[in-house]
Amino acid sequence: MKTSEIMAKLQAKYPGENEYLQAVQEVLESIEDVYNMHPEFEKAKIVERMVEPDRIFSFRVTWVDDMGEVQTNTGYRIQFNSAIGPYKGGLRFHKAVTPSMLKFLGFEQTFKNALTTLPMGGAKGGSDFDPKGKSNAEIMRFCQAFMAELWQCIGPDQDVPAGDVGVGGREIGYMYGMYKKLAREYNTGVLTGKGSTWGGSILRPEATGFGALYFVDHVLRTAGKDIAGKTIAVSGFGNVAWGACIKASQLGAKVVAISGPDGVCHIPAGITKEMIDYMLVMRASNRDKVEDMASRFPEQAKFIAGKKSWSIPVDIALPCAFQNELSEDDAKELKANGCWCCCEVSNMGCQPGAIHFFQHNGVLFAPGKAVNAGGVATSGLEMTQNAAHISWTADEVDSKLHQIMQSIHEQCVKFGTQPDGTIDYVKGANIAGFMKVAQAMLEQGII
Ligand code: 2IT
Repeated sequence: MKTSEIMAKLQAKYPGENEYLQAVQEVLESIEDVYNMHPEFEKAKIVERMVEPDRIFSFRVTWVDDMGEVQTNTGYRIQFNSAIGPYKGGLRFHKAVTPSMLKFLGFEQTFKNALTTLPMGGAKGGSDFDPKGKSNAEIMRFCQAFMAELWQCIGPDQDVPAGDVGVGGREIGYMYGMYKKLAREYNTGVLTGKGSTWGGSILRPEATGFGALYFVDHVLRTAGKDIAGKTIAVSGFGNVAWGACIKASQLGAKVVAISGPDGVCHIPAGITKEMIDYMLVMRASNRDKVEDMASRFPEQAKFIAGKKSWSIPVDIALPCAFQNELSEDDAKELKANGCWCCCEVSNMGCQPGAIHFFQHNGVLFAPGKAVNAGGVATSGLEMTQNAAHISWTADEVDSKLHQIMQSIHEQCVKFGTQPDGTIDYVKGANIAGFMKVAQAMLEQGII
């Protein structure tokens, strides 16, 4: 069956699962040519099998809030593909979480993990729990109730969750505590993103942002440019944006915008170390307001309500928050203001119209599954350290992360270089990931 027919069938079968269908569509468009060149893939129905998760767990999570009221949420774990290793991927706690969102993320994770060069399959999970405004005690009770169901689905050689939007070191700590109590297993390798004194890898919190900037650096060098002195707009102020701000500043670039659901903070002179540290305080407060940065640093940062980071003139745009956060109109505004590079750090951060506009208007573009893979790659390094009962130094982890991002860039160049010499990073990443997973599935037979 042609990839376009497979897509039409999925649209009919899963109407309304928009994020999932969008993610699949992008990959199928990219791989169409190579798929047609491999009849053995078609015969084994590789694509039909690859777009369906291996299994989906869905469960009720009931907990008691600080007022003594009973609250109920829905929890999920989607084990998407295990062709190249145990299931691996984050947990997202956000009020908008649906099976469609987690299916898109699990699908993306499968290809991303294949790009890392480490043996990890793809998974994703989470809940429609909204951390906004919750107390620390409420977060703990929710994490414990969530793990009371999840623990039966996971294991160090089976499925290894980590953080994503709404899940950081604190949440991983509460979940790991509950896992130990229920499973009576003390292998720290069951979760990644742990605290550094109990099995967590040094640099895992920074890794997504650091890896992204290493990738951006490669994109720019390959295009004959230098990151030093360039202006950057980042969106969000969570873990990913935080790591990106640190590394961008270290590489001599200037981050002039961060944002939140309430608006954007314009920082004309560039973000400082004190401001980057304050992002952690803002995240821990669960207020979800970027205005707090301007209130704390009124001289340096100006808050503009209701605006996105894409309204600020910059050289480079780095979406670091949520899927589809950058629209075609945003892409046009960025370009009109002089932007010439956009690298997705969030998963599927750009809408299809935005990607199309960038690619046809000379704006360098790279997709999230390549750019942000340093996060899960460092989770893979955490698993290795846990399995070997050792811990590497920051320099050791950083140099491995660097090598992995370089290899991902090389894979994009190998599979994405076009006849005119330009590099299509979307095609490159999708084809490289697809070939690896498809080959492994083929070799493992019809299962
Ligand atoms: O989207 C992602 O790659 C993550 N949230 C990190 C997953 C992981 O297992 O570290």
